[in-house]
Amino acid sequence: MKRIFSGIQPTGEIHIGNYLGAIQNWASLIDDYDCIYCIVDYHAITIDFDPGMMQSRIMETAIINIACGLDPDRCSLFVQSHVPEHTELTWIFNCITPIGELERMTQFKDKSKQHRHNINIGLLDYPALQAADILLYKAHFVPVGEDQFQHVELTREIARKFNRRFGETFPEPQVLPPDTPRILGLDGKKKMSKSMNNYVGLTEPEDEIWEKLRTAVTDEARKRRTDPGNPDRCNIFTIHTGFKSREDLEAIDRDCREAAIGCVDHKRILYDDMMAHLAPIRSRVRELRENVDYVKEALEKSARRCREIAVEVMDEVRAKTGIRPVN
Ligand code: AQP
Repeated sequence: MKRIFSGIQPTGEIHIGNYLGAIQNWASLIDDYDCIYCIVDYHAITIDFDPGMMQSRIMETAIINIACGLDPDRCSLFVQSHVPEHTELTWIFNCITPIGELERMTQFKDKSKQHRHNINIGLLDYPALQAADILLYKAHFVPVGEDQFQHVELTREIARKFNRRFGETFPEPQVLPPDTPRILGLDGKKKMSKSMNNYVGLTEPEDEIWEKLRTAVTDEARKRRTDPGNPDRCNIFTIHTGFKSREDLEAIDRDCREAAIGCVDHKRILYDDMMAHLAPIRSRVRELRENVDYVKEALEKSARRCREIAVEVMDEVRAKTGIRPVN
């Protein structure tokens, strides 16, 4: 079986952008690939964080991912820091990655603006750690949202550099893109993000979800209820495509363009479709929150399995780079 690797940061509430852009896709792959999914806590500390919240966020991230379909019996789901080889391989990659390559990453530029007071080396080095995450398992495919494509391209570049310098070791992993495009936040402008207050969380109370949707930005050119709308410019419509097929949305598309429905009418339909889709996930989350030992054991079991792979690959890397004598 070909291997897949992807990760998610325990930086806050998992939102519908994470779900539509990544987790839903991950769940659909678990029977066809050897899937390794990782809660990347070392990535999460590259921005401001509260140490007292870290463990509960890791646990909540695990619970939501399992509830979304990452069945621990059919895929690996573990915590990055439980396999120390991730940071060890990062150091080796640091020594073959030009600083300029990291400085031109869009995410680094965006996050540097967002966290002006804390532009640390880890934030710059984020893609090298991500490359180590993926290559430590010699993964063939990386299912990620569009915002991460540039980092996977850099991972391929790092793999090529390593292979050229030290001999063929790593495959060049390819992106497995999701069906849904990048989901914008409720402001309709920036990417929906955990660390910006512009998201709809998967497990938020129903009334709060409705309130967020009710006040979300739509097609800004549509000033009055009687103006025709343009779904191509409407973030609510894009989010809706994550929960219903384009064919099923044809009537809404037409009614919106003809001003037969208003934005709030459309938001109500989206709310109903979204809540129906999320209901089984939300119910499973409630069950898993009552069964934390099961989740912890699943994380530990996966970490043991992943560590076995990681130790072997690191051994090969140490030998090829001359860090340990070749047997
Ligand atoms: N808005 C989005 N639309 C589509 N996909 C998204 N992803 C994140 N936001 C969107 C995908 O979710 C996966 C996990 O993301 P992450 O937690 O590792 O980091 P991120 O991309 O930085 O997500 P956030 O929510 O924006 O977190 P913060 O605010 O902490 O930085 C990735 O595959 C990503 O593509």
